[in-house]
Amino acid sequence: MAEIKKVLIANRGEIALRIHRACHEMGIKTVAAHSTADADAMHVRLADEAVCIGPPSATESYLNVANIISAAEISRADAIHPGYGFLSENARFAEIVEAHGIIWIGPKPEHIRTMGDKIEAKLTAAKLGLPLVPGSDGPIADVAEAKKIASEIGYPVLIKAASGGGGRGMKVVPSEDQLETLMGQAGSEAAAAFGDATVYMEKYLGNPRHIEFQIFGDGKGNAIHLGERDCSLQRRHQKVLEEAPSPIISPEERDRMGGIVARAMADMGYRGAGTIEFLWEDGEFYFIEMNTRLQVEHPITEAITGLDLVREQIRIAEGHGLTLRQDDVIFRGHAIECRINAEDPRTFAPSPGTIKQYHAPGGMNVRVDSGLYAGYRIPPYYNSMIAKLIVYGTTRNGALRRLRRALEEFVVDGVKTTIPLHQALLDEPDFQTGNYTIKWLEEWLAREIENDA
Ligand code: MV4
Repeated sequence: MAEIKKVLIANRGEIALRIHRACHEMGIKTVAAHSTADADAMHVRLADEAVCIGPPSATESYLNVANIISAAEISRADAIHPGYGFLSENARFAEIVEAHGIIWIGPKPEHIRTMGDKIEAKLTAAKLGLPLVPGSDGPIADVAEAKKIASEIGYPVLIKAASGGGGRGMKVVPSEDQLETLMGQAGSEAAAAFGDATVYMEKYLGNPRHIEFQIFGDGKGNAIHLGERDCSLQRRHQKVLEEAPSPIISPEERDRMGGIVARAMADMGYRGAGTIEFLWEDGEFYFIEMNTRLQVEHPITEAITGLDLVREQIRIAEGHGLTLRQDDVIFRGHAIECRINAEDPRTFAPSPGTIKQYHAPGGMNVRVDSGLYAGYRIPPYYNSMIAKLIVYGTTRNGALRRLRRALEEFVVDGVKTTIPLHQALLDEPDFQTGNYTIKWLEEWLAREIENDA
């Protein structure tokens, strides 16, 4: 059992602040490892120490392994929290951290590596008893093999990159005559984007929902699930709004699927926080990927379970067991998160700049995770998410009413934001009833543009 006294936060923005807050509530000191562009960030101001790890470009700072390790050694941090994105799912980085005698607040490197390879991830998931989308059992070697598998599972099929993620390098193949061409394209796009041309095949699900289960493992054969999140509202593979629980999953279904997922994670000896992603169609779950990190949308799970997920991660990294057993996890109420980006709400063009006025909503069951303040200059070098608004209500309708009220209160002046987009979304009957799939948001946005013209 190792006691963590000082954590180096190898990230920026709202998640760096989120990690800092959990640390200080646990009596743990923080070191903000930041780029020159983030010297004025809120989490840097609040951290006990700050170390500059490089220039604005992420490759030279937040992805700079040598500088981050040096910062941890100089500041005598005994652990590193990677947040999400950047180095959070880099197995080699996790190994290097551990090789330096620094505690890695994250999963075992071998599990990060396995789940980073989408084919390995599927083979592992299958062995652990998770339901998969019908498809190739591994890489597809040539067009002949592809044709054989596709005729077995039936068209349309989807070609995916083994090293992919975020939808890059995916091709829908409607019929056999287009298989050769599209498979070739998928392979070259994958090679260009990931340096790996390996592709695999799945049955194409036409209109699913994206439902993901939050899990925690202690690394010693115990694991629990914290229910699901519905993340179907996405634009260009970027989540826009997430909710927990999913409007279409019953408590019985949650217990059943959650039980399968938790058992799988226990069996693999998983350590730390993880998310198992499924596509859901016509009452069936199909595993697609696993994320071996804390996710942006974790606060909605915190809201319905009352657990602090970052605290849980830190305790696991220290070698403590899980705070709760499955029977002690109680799901209560409904939570919704809006991702607020500094973007034009119609074109989604980034809108960096200086915040002139800032007022965050508050009141009962309203949470804002953001490093914004009046006078802050949003740097143009990183992603455009500037705040997360999380509301909780006893019922879904109650959460929707609270969300409307909180969005009305939110003032962010000086840059364009996606707040008006969320307000428009709240007026949509399909959203109000929870009647949406992964295609709904983009189709709605296309209709909105039509109506404007
Ligand atoms: C799919 C699919 C349909 N059928 N797999 C997109 C990113 C990657 N994580 C998996 N993705 C998809 N895989 C099969 N067999 C549709 C998508 C997909 C998607 C999934 C989740 C959320 C939004 C999406 C938007 C477009 C496509």
